[in-house]
Amino acid sequence: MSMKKKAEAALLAAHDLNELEELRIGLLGKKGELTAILRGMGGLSAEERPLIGQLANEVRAFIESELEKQKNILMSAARKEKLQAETLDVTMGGRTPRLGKLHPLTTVLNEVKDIFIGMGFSIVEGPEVEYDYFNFEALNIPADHPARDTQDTFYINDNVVLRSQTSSVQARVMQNQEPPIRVIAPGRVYRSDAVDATHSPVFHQIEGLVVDKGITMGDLKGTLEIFMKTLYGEDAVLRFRPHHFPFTEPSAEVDVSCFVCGGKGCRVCKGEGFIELLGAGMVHPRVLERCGIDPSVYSGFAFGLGLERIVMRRMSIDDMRLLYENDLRFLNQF
Ligand code: 2NL
Repeated sequence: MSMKKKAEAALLAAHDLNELEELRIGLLGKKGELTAILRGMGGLSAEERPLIGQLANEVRAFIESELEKQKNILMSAARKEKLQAETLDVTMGGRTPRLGKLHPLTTVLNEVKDIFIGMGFSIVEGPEVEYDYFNFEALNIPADHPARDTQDTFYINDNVVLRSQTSSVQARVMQNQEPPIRVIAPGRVYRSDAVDATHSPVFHQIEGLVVDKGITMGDLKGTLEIFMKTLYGEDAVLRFRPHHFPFTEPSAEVDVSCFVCGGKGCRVCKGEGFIELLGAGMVHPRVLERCGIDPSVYSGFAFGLGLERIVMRRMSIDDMRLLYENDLRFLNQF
C-alpha cells in the first residue's frame, strides 16, 4: 500500500525528534492525509465504508507503531552521542594543588613560643598603634631619650606612635593583671630606619616578662639558659655583659657561644666565640610602680630579642630584605 510505504520511508529518513514530530503532524494531524481520507468517508457506499474504515485504522496503527519505533531509535542515538561527548576519564591525573608553607619568621617564632609555653608562659598581643605612654612613659624612658626622637620613632600625633618595642604590651599586662605574671609578647615593631641588609623600618620582636614575689637575676639566668639550650643545643653557653636600659636595673646584654665554632672563634662570630642574643635585666622599680605594681612586694625580670636576627643566623641568610620580598624561589628553600 503506497501510503504505508511513503510514511515508512519518510520516518526512516527523519534525523531527529523534531523532524519526527513534524512528520507525525503531517501524517496523523488534523490536516494530515489520513484525516482527509476519513473525512471523505461520508461520500462512500455502505459496503465500502467499513472496508475503507478498517484500512484507514490499519494504516494509522502502522504509522503509530513506526513512529514509536523510530522515536526510540533516535532517542537512544541521541543519548549515545551525549555520553560520548561527555566522557569522563576517571583515570586521568588531577591537577596537584600547590602546597603553601610557613614563612621562616613564623617557623622560628612558633618554636620560641613553644619553648616558653613549656615553661608556663602565656602569649600576649597588643596594638601596633600605641599611646606613647605605654611605649615610653610607663617604661621609664625619659622625654629627652633619643629613642623618643621623631628621627627614630614614627609618630601618629603627639600622644600616639607606631610601637617601637613590644614592651608596651607588657606594660598593659602589668596594669591589668595581678602578679604572678609570666608572658611572652611577640609582634611587629617600627623604627625610623633606612632599609639595608640588617635594618628594616618594620621588624619583629619577642619580649618576655616575669613578675612575682622573690624573682631574682637567678630566675632570669635559668629561664634564658633553658630557652637558649633548647634553641641552640645542650652545649651552648650563655655570657652576660653589663649594659644599660632605662626599663631594667641591673641590665645585661646576653651572648650565646657561637653555634659554628663552639666558642673558639670563627668567621660567623668574627673571632669572638660569642654572638649577641638579646637584652635583659631586672624590671626597674619605677617601671613596676608606673604599671601599678608595688616594687617593695614584687620583683621581676624582662628580656627582648629581635626575631629576624635569630632567623637569619639559624638559616644563614645574609640579607634581611629577603625575608620581606615574598620571592618563592627564596622561601621554598626553607
Ligand atoms: C633589646 C632589649 C629589652 C626589656 C627589653 C622590658 C619590658 C618591661 C619592663 C622591663 Cl614591661 N623591660 N623589656 C628589658 C630588657 C631588654 O630589650 O635589645 N631588645 C631588642
